[in-house]
Order: sequence, then structure tokens, then C-alpha cells
Amino acid sequence: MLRQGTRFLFTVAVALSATAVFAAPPARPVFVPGDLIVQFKAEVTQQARRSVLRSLRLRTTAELLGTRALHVKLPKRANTLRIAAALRQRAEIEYAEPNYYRYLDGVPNDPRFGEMYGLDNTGQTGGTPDADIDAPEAWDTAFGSTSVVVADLDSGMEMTHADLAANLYTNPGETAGNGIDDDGNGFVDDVHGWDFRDDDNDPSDPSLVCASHGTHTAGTIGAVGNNGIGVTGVAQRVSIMPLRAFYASLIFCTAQDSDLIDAIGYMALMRVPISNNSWGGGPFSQAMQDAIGRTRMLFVTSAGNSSSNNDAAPAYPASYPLENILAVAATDNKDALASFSNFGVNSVDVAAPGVNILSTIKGNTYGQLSGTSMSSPHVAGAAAVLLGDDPTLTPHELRYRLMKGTDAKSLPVVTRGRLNLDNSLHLPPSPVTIEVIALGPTLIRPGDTVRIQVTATNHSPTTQTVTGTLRLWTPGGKEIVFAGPVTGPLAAGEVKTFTLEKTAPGVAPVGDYQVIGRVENAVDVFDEDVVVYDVF
Ligand SMILES: [Ca+2]
Ligand SMILES: [Ca+2]
Ligand SMILES: [Ca+2]
Ligand SMILES: [Ca+2]
Repeated sequence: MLRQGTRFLFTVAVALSATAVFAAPPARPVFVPGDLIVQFKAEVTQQARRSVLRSLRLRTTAELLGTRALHVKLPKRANTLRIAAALRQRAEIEYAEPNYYRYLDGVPNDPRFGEMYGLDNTGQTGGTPDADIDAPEAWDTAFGSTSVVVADLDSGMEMTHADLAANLYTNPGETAGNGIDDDGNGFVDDVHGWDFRDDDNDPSDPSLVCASHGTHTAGTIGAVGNNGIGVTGVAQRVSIMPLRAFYASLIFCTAQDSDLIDAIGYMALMRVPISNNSWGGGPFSQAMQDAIGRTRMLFVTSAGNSSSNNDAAPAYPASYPLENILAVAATDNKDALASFSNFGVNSVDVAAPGVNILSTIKGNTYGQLSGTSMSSPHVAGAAAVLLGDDPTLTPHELRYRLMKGTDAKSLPVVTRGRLNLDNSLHLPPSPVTIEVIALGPTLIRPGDTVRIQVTATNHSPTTQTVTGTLRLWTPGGKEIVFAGPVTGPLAAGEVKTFTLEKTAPGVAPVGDYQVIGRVENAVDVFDEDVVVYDVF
């Protein structure tokens, strides 16, 4: 049987930065001109202080709150640093220093950040100001964490790229280069991901035909932010696990379902919470759908680049009917749907910037690419920031928040909206929450009976009608709804608790079973809580 090839979604690569000429960004001011902060030695008299200040024609405005330091104003056109130096020569002075500017960490110092309209659109590329994901606003709260792993299933990644290396995933259970599968996961020396095309432990990005695709998507997820070079990812800090499946076949950059499914299986094995999948095309595959369904992850994927309606003509993997898939269309710098982008008000979830996106490319440099391939990693990076901020979020909660936080832009997608990281990070808490508690041990044998307590709480001042379910994730990846759905009202402030007993089958496979409680409504409620039972 023929293997189904899968082609990349990217459109055209333009404007490699090595040849592009950009004005150097203006340097950020370091201190307030004409201002100093000065402290006299404690023993200096008021009269002596006035004399020093007068001799240099300085005015004091105020003593800084809770200190003995003076905020001092210089005469017009005085040289701030020279006067500070002159003051430091005086015996009466303990210190004299400029009034330094400080910057919110939200705005990173990466020199090419100003070109990244998708993160912060000031109209710098001729677009609409604020047609962006509000990354700097979000970064004031959270900018990612290397404890969050995002798998990038693509053409590999230039792992030595200076703007990626520090955010490259390292498998803590594996010792490099000893020829031993230290963590026993079936992959020898899988320290930084895996190459599923060549079946080796080097998932670098070797193919010219693939045109730095994987290195580029990795950079949008998580190029190192605020390191003084290049660009920044949506997540400034993250652990990117490159999984290579794409390779050159004649003029095409392609991958085979067999390799892709292995890679998805590896993500599940390694319990990766988020993956980026900037690829698609070709017919439905049951094996692929099953593989994605088995992962307990948020599977972010591109909607496709055929300008077509996925509701009418499904595009895979975006169109698999799985609730852990988040399909992403592409917008431009004016929040318009990109001409190439697939869409679908029932099957494409959100949009994100995907036209002329600047990111890392091979050769330790930078360049622009366009495609829904470029919008998908914006969403995956945003998911990483959310999870870094709140590690208790489940994949479904991540998906809900990313969708709920979008800016309404009348786009032909489920949410009608474009990703807004800051909104998703600061959503109001769910008015109804659920808590799942194991009554008794969570380490159990097949045939044991477990008791589970479920509590739903309405924190709001109004009655809320919600639907509750209890689901079971098996080690084999099946999700079974084993209680509910129950739909009903919860009065303001009402707390409903119930317990239920379940007996595990006598021949249940060993492994982790997640019991997931969920309350939701169509509008503004979505909350999950998880208890893990270990069957041994
Ligand atoms: Ca903005
Ligand atoms: Ca291993
Ligand atoms: Ca090893
Ligand atoms: Ca950087």
C-alpha cells in the first residue's frame, strides 16, 4: 500500500535577513537627562548641603520616600553625567547617580523585536496598529518557562542557532552519547528530540528543500527572548522538542504518515503537553486520528494554505473531529484573513498572524515566511506561556482559554477571532468550578473499587446552568464519559457535592488512568480537575 505523503503548508520564503537592510533600532534611553539622585553624608549640615547644591546650580525637588536620597534637577543643558562626576568628587557626597530608566521586562531587548508585527503591531509594516496578539502586555505577567515542553513536529530545527539553543529541550532521563537507552523509552540517546525520518537522535534541519521550515516554526514558538539578539518567540522561555519527519523528495518537502504517527506516539510517551504541527494535506487517516486522540496534549495545527473552506472540504490533521486539536488560520498585519489561508466557521478554531513572519532560519540567521504554518506556532507558543503561568491547566482548558481570549475580528473561524495572548492569560476565572478528589488510595489493583468525590461550586451571584461530566482517560488513550452529562442549574453560591463508586475491571491494563471532571456551558464556563489513578 502506498504511504500517504504529506506536504508542507508554507507558501513562499522571502526576504532572508542576511540580505535585507534594516535601520538599526534606536537605542533605548538609559537615564533621565537633567536629573540626578544624590545622597549627602549624614553628618553634613543643612547649610553645607545648600552650599554644594548652589555652587552647581542644582535644585532639589524631594527626598525620595523612605530614604535620605534627594531627587535633584540640573540647570538646563547641563551635562548630567559630568555633574554627577563632579558631585562624587565632593567630600560631602555619599553618592550621586543618574536617574535611570527601567523597562518592563515585557518589552524584550531583542533587536529585531520591532519588526515582529504579529507580537506588537505599531503599523511598522504598513498594517493596522494593534493587529497583534498583545505579547508585550502578556509578558508583564508571564513570558514562558523552560519547564514547559512544546514538541515541534517539522523538518527539524537548527539546534545550534544562537537564538534557539537555550530553549532546546533536554531529556532529563537520558545520558548523551553512551549508546544506552537510559530512560528505557525505546529510543537510544534521545537527548534533544528525535529524527523519525532517519531514525536517529539528531533532529536538526538538514534539507534545503524544506527551507528552514522547522527552524522557523521553532523560533515563533520560542526563540529566546530578551537575550539581546535577533527575535523572540511568543514564549521567551520554553523547552522546544524538535521532532523531525519532513525531508526532501525531489522538489517537495514531505513526510510520511508512518513517521508522523511514530512522532506523535513519542510525544504521548514523553507526556508532552503541547505540540505544534505546521503541516497537513492529503486524505483522512484513521491511524493518524487515533494517534492524535491518544495524546493527552493540546495538538495545535495549521488550517491549510489552499484558500478553501475546511467545513466543506476537510483538511487533515486540522479537520479531525478531536477536541484536543486546535486548528489555526492565518491573518495579515491588518487582521484580514490571509489570501492563502483555509478557514471554516465550524472547523477552524482561531486565527493568528501568518503573513511575512520574521523568525529564525538556518545558518544562525533570520528570515520571513508566510503560511498557516507560521500562525500555528504563534498559538502553540501562547499555549506554552499560559501553561508556564498555570501548570495545572489541562489541554482542554488551554484550548478553551486560547479560543475564549481571541479578539473578535469577524474572521471565518469558530471564534471569529484572532489570538490574543494577553486576553487569554487574564481571562476572568470560571464562575463555576469543579473539584475531583480521590477518597482512598490512588494506587490500585485491577478489580479494586474506588470512591470519587466531585464538587461543583457556583462562585457567581447569579444562577448558572452548566453541564457536568466525569471522563476516564485510559492508558491506551481512550476517553470514556463514565458519569453524565448532567445539565442543570446551580444557584448563586451553591455548592453541590456527590460521591460515586466505580469498580475497575478485573483485567484492566496497568498504567495511569486520569479521572477528569468537567463543568461547562456554551458561553463562559469551562473548568476541569483531574485525579490520576495508577493501576499496577
Ligand atoms: Ca497590541
Ligand atoms: Ca531513551
Ligand atoms: Ca543514552
Ligand atoms: Ca532573541
